[in-house]
Amino acid sequence: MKEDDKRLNRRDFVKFAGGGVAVGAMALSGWGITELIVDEGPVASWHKSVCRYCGTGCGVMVGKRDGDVVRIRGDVEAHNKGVICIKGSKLAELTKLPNRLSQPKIKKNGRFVEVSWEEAMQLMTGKFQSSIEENGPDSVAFYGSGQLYIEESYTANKLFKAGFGTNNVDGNPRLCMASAAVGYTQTFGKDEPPGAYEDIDHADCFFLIGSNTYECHPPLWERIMIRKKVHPETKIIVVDPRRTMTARHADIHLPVIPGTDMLLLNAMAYEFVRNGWIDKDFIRKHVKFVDGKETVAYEDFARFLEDYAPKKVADTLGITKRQIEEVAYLFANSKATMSMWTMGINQRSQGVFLNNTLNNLHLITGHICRPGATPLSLTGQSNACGGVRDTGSLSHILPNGRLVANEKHRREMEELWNVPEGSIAPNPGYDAVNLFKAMGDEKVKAALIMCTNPAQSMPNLGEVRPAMEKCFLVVAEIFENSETAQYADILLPAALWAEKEGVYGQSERRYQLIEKMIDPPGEARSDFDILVDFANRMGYGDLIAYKTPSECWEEYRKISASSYYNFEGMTRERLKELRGLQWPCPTTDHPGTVRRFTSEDPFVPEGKDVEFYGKPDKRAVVFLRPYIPSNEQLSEEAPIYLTTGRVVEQWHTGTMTDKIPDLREGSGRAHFIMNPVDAAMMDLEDGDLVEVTSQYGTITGQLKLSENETRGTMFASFYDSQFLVNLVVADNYDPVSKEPEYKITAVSVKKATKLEKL
Ligand SMILES: Nc1nc2c(c(=O)[nH]1)N[C@H]1C(S)=C(S)[C@@H](COP(=O)(O)OP(=O)(O)OC[C@H]3O[C@@H](n4cnc5c(=O)[nH]c(N)nc54)[C@H](O)[C@@H]3O)O[C@H]1N2
Ligand SMILES: Nc1nc2c(c(=O)[nH]1)N[C@H]1C(S)=C(S)[C@@H](COP(=O)(O)OP(=O)(O)OC[C@H]3O[C@@H](n4cnc5c(=O)[nH]c(N)nc54)[C@H](O)[C@@H]3O)O[C@H]1N2
Ligand code: SF4
Ligand SMILES: [Mo]
Repeated sequence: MKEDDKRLNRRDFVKFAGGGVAVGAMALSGWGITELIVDEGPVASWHKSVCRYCGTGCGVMVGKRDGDVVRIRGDVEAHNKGVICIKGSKLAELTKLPNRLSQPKIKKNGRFVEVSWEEAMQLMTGKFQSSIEENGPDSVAFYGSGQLYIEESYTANKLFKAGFGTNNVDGNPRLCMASAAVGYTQTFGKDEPPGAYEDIDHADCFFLIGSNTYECHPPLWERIMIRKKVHPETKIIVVDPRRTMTARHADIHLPVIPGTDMLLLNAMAYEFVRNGWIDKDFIRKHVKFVDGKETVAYEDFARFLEDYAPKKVADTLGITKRQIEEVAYLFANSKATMSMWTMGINQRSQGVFLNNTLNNLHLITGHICRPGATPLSLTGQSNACGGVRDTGSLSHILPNGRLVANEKHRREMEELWNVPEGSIAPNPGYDAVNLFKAMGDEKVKAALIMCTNPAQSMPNLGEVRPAMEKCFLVVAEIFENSETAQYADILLPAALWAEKEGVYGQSERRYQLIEKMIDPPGEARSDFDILVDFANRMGYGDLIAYKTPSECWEEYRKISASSYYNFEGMTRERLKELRGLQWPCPTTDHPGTVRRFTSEDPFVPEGKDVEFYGKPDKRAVVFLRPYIPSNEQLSEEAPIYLTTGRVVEQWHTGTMTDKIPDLREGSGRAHFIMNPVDAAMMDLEDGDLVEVTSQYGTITGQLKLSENETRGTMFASFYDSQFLVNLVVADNYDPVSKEPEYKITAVSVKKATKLEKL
């Protein structure tokens, strides 16, 4: 049996064995990624919540009994219509995992000792104060997460930027969504997508590029499958170097060589132009062409595309001219085409250009601002959109679409936050990769890390981990044994998901409230409470005057009213009652906006069907973006591309999922997967221990073989702390979004004799 087939069988087993639940609806997509749990079991009461993990943002119902979370099921009232994936279905087990951190700890002589909150917070405050006094505000930093609640990221951002006066606020969305955020901002003038999941129910062509939707956004994949089932003429196109489960279910799979997609997207545009598959009326009314600096004519765009004729680029892409032409035809000539993409596009040194170019394809064909026709970047983490992009909690942005580098935007925020002019520094802070470099250079001397595990998730760990040792680190964690916790000087015990309250905002601008349902263990506190306490101790009690997430929401909701993100109409009461609301949502009677920039959007003037109001001239931009090859090129020494990503059962660094037996068994230990022909040419066999080396580092792991890996590319996932693949992964990044290119590292592979100690 092939490796992947074995995995699927195990998953089926997991599904049926899991917690004795009955499966109410068989999934269309084969292995039952989705479960409608109908067995009420021992549940005493059901409560509305949101899954903790991914950007799909599934509504879940939490079953409680005797003060414990005992069951989880999908909420049929929510956008996911009751469908959840295997990780979501195990949330009850998450709340019962051992090794929870329940008391603050301080590292003394290399060992952690338990201390009181008072002692931990005093030490933390002292370190931050002395660092700021001696070395200025840019010597401290916050490194946060797209899994913190909106109120938490908002508070950290406000405290550091408006209080301390440093823009050193960044987080893991930099590793994930930064390219999409910059892409939207450049194209439409504002971040966040025009369309929504509902468009899946109207599209008749899906263009999925660099997204393993089947494993990473299963309920959305299920929704695509339902669309296809009801309308069998619907076409699914998947562009991915690997024959993923998503690719295997597609009508057309283009296994492009990693790093070459820009050639494909421009070649598709070439075909649109050559064949006249463009929407001239839409272009005339709503679009302009820009070559990176200047506005240019449509003819310049057409001329630019000539270098990308399918016959010129097919070989470099590793596919045929005919395949490109076919995909271009289907994309342009459908009734409604919907593109979805994730890390295969964002985690690329051309991530922003790729995002621009994907938006281009929709703008020139008019496949936008209509039901089913839209570009929709799928979000990684549960709250990367609401919590980090929308609150402006990255080092170059400010709340609700404002930029640090823009003086007017800084002034607006200073007024809204009621701080003196000049409080917000004009220079963007460090982005993730450079933040850890700055720790290594001892420029950043004290940092607070919350809800993320960079000692495992950052690229080029061989450089990042020693750098972390040089910085005074305060780490707020739920577990005492995460890789990052080991580097902490102070460990703060954090409350998890259902142990605290806050708002999550997922991919489609939908904000949903999570209410507190159970108490955290021991003395653990919510990240929100930790931040408010820290602000007070640092002397910013006036700035962070609110005391509860709900009061914080009141402030932020009102602040949003002065922006195009306006969600003033989303009161806490409405969020409690409803299954989330999509912004813009300016008034308490507003139903929320499914499709932005269309007549249903409150910012589009009456009588207009479409307006790209994010741009001063109301025109979205089609960019002329050239292909620039990755720094990582294959050579005799490094003949294979290592690409990294996810498997359905595991969440990121595995701290939460790898401890749950069904999930751990489902995925197995992390390993390398390679095509059998590549392996044979290197004299390697299934099950061999191999040493994989890049110019960044070496790791040893087990090799498994699968026909589903394309020749020349091998895959590994990063959930296993005993298999730190990021020691090998390159830290090249996009020059504008600064998002690292996790997807492309040139490596050599040879048989290893023994497992290297990590
Ligand atoms: N099960 C699970 N689901 C998750 C997560 C998780 O940890 N586990 N995490 C969430 C988060 S934060 C994120 S960011 C998303 C990520 O969701 P995805 O981006 O869908 O997942 P990845 O596995 O990172 O990468 C997607 C695909 O990109 C392909 N790829 C690699 N290089 C290239 C290239 O050059 N071109 C193209 N076109 N494709 C390429 C890979 O082969 C891979 O199949 O998933 C979210 N959902
Ligand atoms: N090789 C490779 N590496 C990658 C990627 C890739 O595709 N390939 N993808 C990148 C991407 S897109 C992402 S988003 C990152 C994700 O990388 P990380 O954010 O580092 O990974 P997580 O495992 O999600 O880390 C969350 C941490 O927070 C802890 N935690 C959970 N809940 C709470 C809470 O409520 N409060 C606090 N304080 N802590 C909590 C968890 O135990 C865990 O240690 O990984 C990146 N790294
Ligand atoms: S798809 Fe994402 S949000 Fe939905 S249940 Fe799975 S992990 Fe949770
Ligand atoms: Mo992500």
